[in-house]
Amino acid sequence: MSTKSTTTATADYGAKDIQVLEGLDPVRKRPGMYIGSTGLAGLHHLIWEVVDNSVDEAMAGHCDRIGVTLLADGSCRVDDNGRGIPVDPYPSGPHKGKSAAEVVLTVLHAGGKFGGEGYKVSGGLHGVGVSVVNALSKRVHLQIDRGGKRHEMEFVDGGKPTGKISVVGDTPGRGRKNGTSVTFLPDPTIFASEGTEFVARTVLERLQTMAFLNRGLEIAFKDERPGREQEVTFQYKGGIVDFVKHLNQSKEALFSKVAHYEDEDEGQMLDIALQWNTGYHEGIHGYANGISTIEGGMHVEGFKTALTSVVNKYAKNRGLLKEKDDNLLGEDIREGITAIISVKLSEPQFEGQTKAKLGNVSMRSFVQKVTNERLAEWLDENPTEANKIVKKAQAAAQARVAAKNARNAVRRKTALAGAGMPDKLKDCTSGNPDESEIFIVEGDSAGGTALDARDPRTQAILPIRGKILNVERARLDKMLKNNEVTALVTAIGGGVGDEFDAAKARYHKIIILADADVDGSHIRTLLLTFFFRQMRPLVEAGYVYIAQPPLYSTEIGKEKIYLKDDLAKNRFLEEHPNHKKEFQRLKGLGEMDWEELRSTTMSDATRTLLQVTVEEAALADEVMGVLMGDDVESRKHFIQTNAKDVRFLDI
Ligand code: 0RA
Repeated sequence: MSTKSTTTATADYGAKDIQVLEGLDPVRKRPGMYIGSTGLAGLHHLIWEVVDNSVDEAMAGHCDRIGVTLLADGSCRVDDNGRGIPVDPYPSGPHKGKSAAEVVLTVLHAGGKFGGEGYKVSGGLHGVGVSVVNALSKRVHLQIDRGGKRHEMEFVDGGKPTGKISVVGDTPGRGRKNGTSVTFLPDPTIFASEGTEFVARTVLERLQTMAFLNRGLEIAFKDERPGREQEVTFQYKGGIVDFVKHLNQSKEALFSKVAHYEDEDEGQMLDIALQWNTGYHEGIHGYANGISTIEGGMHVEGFKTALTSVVNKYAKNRGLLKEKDDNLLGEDIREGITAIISVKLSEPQFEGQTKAKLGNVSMRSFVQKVTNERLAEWLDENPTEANKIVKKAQAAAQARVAAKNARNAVRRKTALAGAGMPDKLKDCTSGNPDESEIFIVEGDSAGGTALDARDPRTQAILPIRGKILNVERARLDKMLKNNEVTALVTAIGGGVGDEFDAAKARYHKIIILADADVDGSHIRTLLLTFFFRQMRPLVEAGYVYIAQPPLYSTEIGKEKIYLKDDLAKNRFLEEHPNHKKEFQRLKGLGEMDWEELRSTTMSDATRTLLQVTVEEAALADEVMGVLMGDDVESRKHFIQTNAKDVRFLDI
């Protein structure tokens, strides 16, 4: 810390200095207050906290390279080529005699960052600083290259210095490079629940995002843990423009240009990039001080408001939209958008359920104002692209109206014909959704067997034929023209799309019953994708299941035995070491008679069902996107990289 801040500390000695006297104890008493949790998320938060300090140094223009290394002994090192934390001792005040570096590592800096000028922006969810990392570590090694000298200091057991900071020699190499390196070993007694093992994937993802958000900054990751060695370096000359291109890589861009603008005003900064793809989904990603704001917030609101207004104004001015026409809706304009809204501000307020929503109201007007000006300019300068955006929004608006009409038609049909159920549905007699189940069965012949096997009081059967349509590429209105889809929607009974209401579902178990082969796997993925996109509350409520028909059969004497999967087969072999009979691999549901299907797969008393989680449905959706989307390269890449993964093998 500079001499300047030393004077300040003396001048307003007060409440914040009382914390100094308490040291780091509060952090060890209530770690969750400082790092969110003591699980894996909290463990990784230690890394983010240290990296954020180096990123701040980079943002102030003093550093262009950050290294993050996972060492063999379980510790993590973060180093940078910044100015180095100041090492000179405080001449007076509460920290008299201590080096600035020692203070940085042992004093709780509630809220803000420790620096003086150039440290206006504080990163980190809690913005608590590196002293918290020290408090929660078994050991911290600090190395500072500054003023031509290399300095070192060590802390143990939650931040206790083992001595004063000392000069260990000259900085190596010529050119007197400066920099800071912090190596910490997380305290296993703090992270007892989920352990102290860092997850490379988690670290890589975060570092890549940081590299995208800080244009030009080189972030080098190295895993030195035995058996997991790898090195990855991220550096993006285009910053968030590269981020947008990266996100649109597996999609078909509507045009190749990426709109980009930056601005700064009274300590607030924004950096925004956007592009559209030919898909139908809205991908607006907000960040505040490098933190992902998945719940959105003021920056995203300001952007959306301005985007809607700018595109409508452009369309009206150019006569693409007539005076008498209705305005394009925000959701129509945002269809297929990929945008990064990265803002920086000195006192971010994180709100919402998961503290991932930016609450600072001033950010809304700032982003809105700048977007109104700069995006309007961009559209004027890029009429070809602007026209495509308007055309796409108009198509989206038409599709929205068509989808609504189609939805209403389906609903009317349901209301008019009383039950109005599709012919193919063999409904159950119970009217109580709690005890009612619907089996969605692939193929008519398997449907017949299932019909014989069911309990007609509580089990309904809906056979669907072969492939329904590709839900990834079809809009809702087109989907609702497909008989298999309307039958599904009508049978389930809660509507479809945005208006889907799980409380109106006629069954509380929607069970997908498909073969264990390639076609079965495909139809399962299609159905999960459909549920995920068009009936998500159904998945969230835990109403969607996958039936588990057995994979193997064998015989003991005259008795036929069914085994669910390889695990069950191996267990069986352990229990029956003398079993000599062959195992049949059951290819299709059609190979079982109704009694077999009932006992192995359908009867509540003997079956096992797999409940589908939102994560699994999302995964199916992602798989579908890659497999069915337009980008052949991504599809090839996906199949190659996941070829070993059994989950994807049969798709
Ligand atoms: C306070 C003042 C100065 C630098 C830093 C802190 C600093 C902190 C960290 C943490 C990780 N890397 C860092 N690099 C620098 C600037 C002092 C000066 O004027 O030289």
